[in-house]
Amino acid sequence: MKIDAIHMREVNMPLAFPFETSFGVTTGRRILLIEIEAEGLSAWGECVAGEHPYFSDEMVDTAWHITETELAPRLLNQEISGGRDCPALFEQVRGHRMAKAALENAVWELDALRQGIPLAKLLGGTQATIPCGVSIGIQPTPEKLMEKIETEVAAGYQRIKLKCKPGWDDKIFEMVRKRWPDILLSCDANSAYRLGDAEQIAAWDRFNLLMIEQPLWYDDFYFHATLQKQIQTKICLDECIRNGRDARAALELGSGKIINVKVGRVGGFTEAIAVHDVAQEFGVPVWCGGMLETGIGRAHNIALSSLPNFLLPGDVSASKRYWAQDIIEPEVTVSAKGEITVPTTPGRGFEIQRDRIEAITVRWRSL
Ligand code: OSB
Ligand code: MG
Repeated sequence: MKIDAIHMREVNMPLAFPFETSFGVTTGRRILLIEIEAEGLSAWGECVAGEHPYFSDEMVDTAWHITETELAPRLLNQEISGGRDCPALFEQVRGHRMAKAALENAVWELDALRQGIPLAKLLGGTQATIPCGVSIGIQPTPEKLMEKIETEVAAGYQRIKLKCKPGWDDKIFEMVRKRWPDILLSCDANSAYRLGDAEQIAAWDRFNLLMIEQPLWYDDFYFHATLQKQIQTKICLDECIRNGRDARAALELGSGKIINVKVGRVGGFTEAIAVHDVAQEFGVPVWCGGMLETGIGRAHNIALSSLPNFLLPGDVSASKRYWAQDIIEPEVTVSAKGEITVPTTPGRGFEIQRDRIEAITVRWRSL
């Protein structure tokens, strides 16, 4: 296929609820969306770079710049066979994986459309439904957190993940476990701890957490191995895994026992599949992380989550937990059993709501 046009847009969407992590509060999203055209078809990609370079070194403005000046020109007018050709096209540009992923994922989506098959199938998906969990941000009060958990457990979500940081940890876990001794519970520190906290973290073993996500430095998986040796609870790696090679090195080192796969963090579906495959080889389960995506990124996460080694509930949840109005139709819904059905129609399996996107677009550029 030849890529005939690439359209960039930034949309601004207020979040239905503020989301607080150890690095700050998000109340609304600025999101770079990509639309590509080829063979008379149109497909979309979502860039998961945040408003600030706090989760990773990328942010929406760097992604915009790199896409416009470096990445889109390398893809435009190229004759390619599919998304797997993108990493080589972008290879000269170091880093900027979230920007690369938005373009590559749009190519995968277009390829699925032109073959008339679901994106999930093109990626190698085998599961018809995916188990869903939720990520619950740091709340203004412990009472508010308890209310949130109550709501999500009642909605059927299969795993509750609590964002944590020093001061919002032991006491909170204690409270939650007292009320819900048996739910599948995990925590995500987003790098808020250091090796000096190992003793404190080891004491969390008593809470029977499914995992502790990225407790130490965002760019480290060496010292995570040191920590993993001192605790029973499994470490799950998020921020530090940039590609399949990192995954292999981390698993050889024993840095963690679970991996969170985020397609944006690793640069696109090709590398996300590579991480999935490495983990599978090590007998390590993966799950699909979330980055407060709109329906476009969410649909892509659903397709990815259908691969066979996605064995734990992911952070892929219903549109209404994030948005008053999503930009796809129908919006993503979760069953009372806490599952999302993987679409079986060609491409992403959800329609783009163009009028809605037009209404919230604040800048655009066509190449
Ligand atoms: O670490 O998983 C993370 C959101 C923004 C940045 C980092 C993370 C998150 C989440 C949100 O946990 C998960 C979701 O989209 O529901
Ligand atoms: Mg995380």
